[in-house]
Amino acid sequence: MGCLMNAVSGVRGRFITLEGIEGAGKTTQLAVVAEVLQAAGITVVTTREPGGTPVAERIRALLLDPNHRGMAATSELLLMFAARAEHLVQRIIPALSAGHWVVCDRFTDATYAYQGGGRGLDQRQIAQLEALVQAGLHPDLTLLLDLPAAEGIARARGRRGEAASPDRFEAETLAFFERVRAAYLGRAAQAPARIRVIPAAAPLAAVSAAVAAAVRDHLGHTGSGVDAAADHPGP
Ligand code: T5A
Repeated sequence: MGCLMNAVSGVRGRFITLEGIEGAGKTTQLAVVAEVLQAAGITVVTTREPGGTPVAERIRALLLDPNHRGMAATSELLLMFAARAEHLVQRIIPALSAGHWVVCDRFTDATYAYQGGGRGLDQRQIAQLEALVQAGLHPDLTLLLDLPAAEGIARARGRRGEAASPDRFEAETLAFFERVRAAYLGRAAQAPARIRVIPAAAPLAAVSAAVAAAVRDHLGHTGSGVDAAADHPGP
């Protein structure tokens, strides 16, 4: 634990996360975020949760496997944080410590939304695990891509193809995803400075423009635009 605290205190890069329900466009918009940062001369590491390291990707496979539909909600929560602990130690913290910016497809807001909002687990228990695993490290900016649950599910289904079977989360009910969306919006209301809500039902070009504007705005606020790229040098 002491080691993780020390590692976190050496962090110099910035940490940006993308959040939203299934099919909101996170994976698509991750590329837009990376492009804006790279154009400002910043070295970017893109990654995802659950996953991002060999061990965490194996945990992801367990979590998404539709054969594990009966998994206990608490097991699911602990697996999410086990994958996150591995991801932080092996990948995120080393990258941030090297001065790179990390852009991650989902992080702990997803745990509050899915395991808290969706599964109904106690938010205080999630907060305890968050404190244990993250040792005070939190995203600097979170882009919440928001759209009605039914629309997100339809998009995810379209991308997957009607014939392919859904993963363990995609197989959840519309009511589940509506709770997830509400939990995300609740978190955004509590942390408006960090979480920027981007309306994601709009056409792709409009969503991409809003995402790019939010990232440029963040660069402006942190003084990390083109001129400040030297503060965040690559290797
Ligand atoms: N999970 C994760 C938890 O329960 N707790 C946690 O703590 C964490 C970290 C895996 C699952 O894990 C759960 C949540 C998830 O169920 P995932 O791999 O991120 O997480 O899974 P998905 O959210 O299912 O990823 P998707 O790929 O479905 O969604 P995306 O990335 O939001 O959407 P994307 O970019 O792939 O786009 C989907 C489709 O929509 C189109 C795209 O072209 C694509 O076909 N699209 C648009 N179409 C029209 N207009 C737009 N504006 C569009 N934007 C994208």
